[in-house]
This record gives sequence, structure tokens and C-alpha cells, in this order.
Amino acid sequence: MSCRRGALIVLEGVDKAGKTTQCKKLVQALKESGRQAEMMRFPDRTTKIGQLISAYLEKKSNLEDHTVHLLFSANRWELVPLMKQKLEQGISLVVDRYAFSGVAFTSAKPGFSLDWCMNPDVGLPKPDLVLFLQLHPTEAAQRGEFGTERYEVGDFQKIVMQKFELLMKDPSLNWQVIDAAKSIEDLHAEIKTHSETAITVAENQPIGELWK
Ligand code: NYM
Repeated sequence: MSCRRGALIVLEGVDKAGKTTQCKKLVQALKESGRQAEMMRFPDRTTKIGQLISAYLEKKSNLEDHTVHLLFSANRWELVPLMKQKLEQGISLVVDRYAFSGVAFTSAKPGFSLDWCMNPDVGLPKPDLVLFLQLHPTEAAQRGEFGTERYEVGDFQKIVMQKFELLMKDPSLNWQVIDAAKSIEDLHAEIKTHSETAITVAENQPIGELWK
């Protein structure tokens, strides 16, 4: 590698935890400190696969559960060449949801093992840092009602949270659990510190492979 690569930083967390706000603030702060950084989000609803997923989430179409899981994964794989290109150019990627949401949401459905759900995403670019924004359900409830999209139901989200907790036990990943009840600025400061460390560590390392 001729130049120092960028870091792959993923934000995960329960709904209403403030992932999108924090992703935007982090990209802005990294740029202001002279680093190259860009935001991505999954699902990326702009691609053909993403449009199928979006219609499903908006309940405009129905898809069989295995099928939609594989589409979410395919939506990540189709972006992998671009992600690798950017990382190799030294651009750090701040990603709003990744394979962990994929596994947590599908495995919350009856009849889906964690293993089966993880398989299609094995070998994706491995995040250098996974920030999990944790928010107590009562605090999340105070932040307003869920929207109307599929999965935005309290009971389902509780099972999703349990699945995230199982995924966080994986010591091969750099999980950092952050208390999302803090103010936007305090949360941002904490996220920025973790991210700067991860960027420095990643610089001289090859891009890893997830769950391999
Ligand atoms: N979701 C997201 C999945 O079920 N599987 C995945 O692989 C990913 C990335 O889609 N409820 C779910 C989580 C959310 C929804 O919402 C996407 P948003 O607001 O676009 O992050």
C-alpha cells in the first residue's frame, strides 16, 4: 500500500439512538481536523437492490424473509469495490449501520439462527471500530414515536437488542459501547476520540475480513 489507508468506522445501535446525527458530526469533525472522511449508510436505498429493500421497509412490497436478508447483504457487497477503493485512497468511511444490523434484525425473526444470518456477510471489509450507541428503551420512548416502517415496533426492537448483545461478545472486533443518553456534544466528543484512535491504528494495517 503506497499511502496510509482510511479506517472503516461503523455506528450501530437501537432506533432513536442518534446514529445518523453522530455519523454526520463525525465526518464533519474529521474533515475539519484535516482528515479525509465520507459517510455511507446501509441499506443504501439508491441502488436497484436498495430500491427493492426500501419498498419492503416502507411496506409497499412483501419479500420472503430469507430473500430480504440476502438482499440486505447483497446491498453491502455491491458497495464493497467502492468502499475498498476509498479506504485505499486514505479516506475514512463512517458507516450508518452494517452487517450487525443485518444479523440482529433477521435473527430476531422466528427460525433464523445467528450463524445462518452471519454467513452471507462473512468476508466483507472488517470495521476497524464498531460504535454501539446504547439507549435504554424508556429513554428511546421519550424521543418520540416510532415511524411507520417495518420493524419499528417496540417488542421486535427488544429482541433485536438481545441479538446485538450476542454480536458484541465477539472479541475479534473492536466494539465500543457508548451511552447514547448523553448530550449530542458529549456523545460526539467520545465518538471522535475513539475514531481518531482507530484511524491511527488502521493506517498501517491491511483491511481485514469480517467474521473470517
Ligand atoms: N436493517 C438494516 C435490516 O433489517 N437489515 C440490514 O442489513 C440493515 C442494514 O432496516 N429498521 C433494518 C434496520 C432498520 C431499517 O432503517 C433501515 P434506516 O432508518 O434506513 O437506518
